[in-house]
Amino acid sequence: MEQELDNLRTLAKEQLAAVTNSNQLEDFRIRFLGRKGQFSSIMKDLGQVPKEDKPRLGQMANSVKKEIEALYGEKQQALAPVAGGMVGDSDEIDLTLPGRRPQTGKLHPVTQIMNEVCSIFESLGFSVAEGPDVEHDHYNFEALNIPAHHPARDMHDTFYVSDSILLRTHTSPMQARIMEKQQPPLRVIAPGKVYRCDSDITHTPMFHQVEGFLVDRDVSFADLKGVLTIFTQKMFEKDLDLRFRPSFFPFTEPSAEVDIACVICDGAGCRVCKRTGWLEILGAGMIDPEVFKMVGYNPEVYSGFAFGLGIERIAMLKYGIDDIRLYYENDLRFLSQF
Ligand code: 2NL
Repeated sequence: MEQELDNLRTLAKEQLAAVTNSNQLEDFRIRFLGRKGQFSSIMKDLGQVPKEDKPRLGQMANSVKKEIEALYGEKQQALAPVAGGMVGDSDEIDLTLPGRRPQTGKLHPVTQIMNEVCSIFESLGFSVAEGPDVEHDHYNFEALNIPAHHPARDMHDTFYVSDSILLRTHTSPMQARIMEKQQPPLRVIAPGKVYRCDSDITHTPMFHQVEGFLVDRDVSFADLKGVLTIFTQKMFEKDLDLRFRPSFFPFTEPSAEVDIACVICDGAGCRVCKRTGWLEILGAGMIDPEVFKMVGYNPEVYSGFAFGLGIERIAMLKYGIDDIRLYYENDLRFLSQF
């Protein structure tokens, strides 16, 4: 009996060492540890041994069984990654299963439009300047001809950090910084995030703008019209009509709100343009001489134009989206369409 148990242990060790996959391991389990396996048949013989030998042989049988079980457990662990299909044996991997396609990321639609707007203006000779989101009241308002208590401040729904520090409400503070440091001729756009305390289907508290300006001798409103016509036609890939409506901005005079013929109905009138045939896409004007004086330019020598446009709005018009909040809910079913 002792000899039999010893032989069984040696045999089990040898055979287990030769096991290389989980099918073989299962065979091994049935042959050695199963109900009709070799170990069970030895245990049956234990009934026939003399009474005085029983405790000793019983103990020995138990320890041999435990040993084989432990080795079996180790082998099972060692083979686990193979069963998962990572290594080795082709009978463990179902080659007919479809592959898993890795998800590819893409740029957010707002970023895509932002890049497009910037590259159109770059093709017209504008350079790109970026500045801080947290600004001094001076650059956001004062230098742009919006002094304290000016009614235009109310329109901006400003987030204040302190009395004199705020989240910029437009990107033109950057333009003021540039004009302070550099002399004309200048052609610059400033893209970036802006912040206003406002939220509904057409407003989010953070949105993106591109503002631009051009300063030189003898710049006229016709130059502004020319630049904006080229921009809108490239942006919407169409020979669009433009319409300039008189408006007011503290930093430009004269000022205009600029409409394009509705890209959905070509001006015939539809739900998107509210039956007017026109879509407002930007604000613009000739830079106010007061702004020039503030940055130290002589308004008798220089003139210039400036404009500002909202990126989310352009993206909504280009893609026919009616709720601006969709851009910021991070639902990939929405975002992956662009
Ligand atoms: C709008 C109107 C505008 C500017 C922004 C600007 C002004 C100066 C220098 C540089 Cl003085 N940039 N920006 C000028 C006119 C209009 O925006 O409705 N934007 C969405």
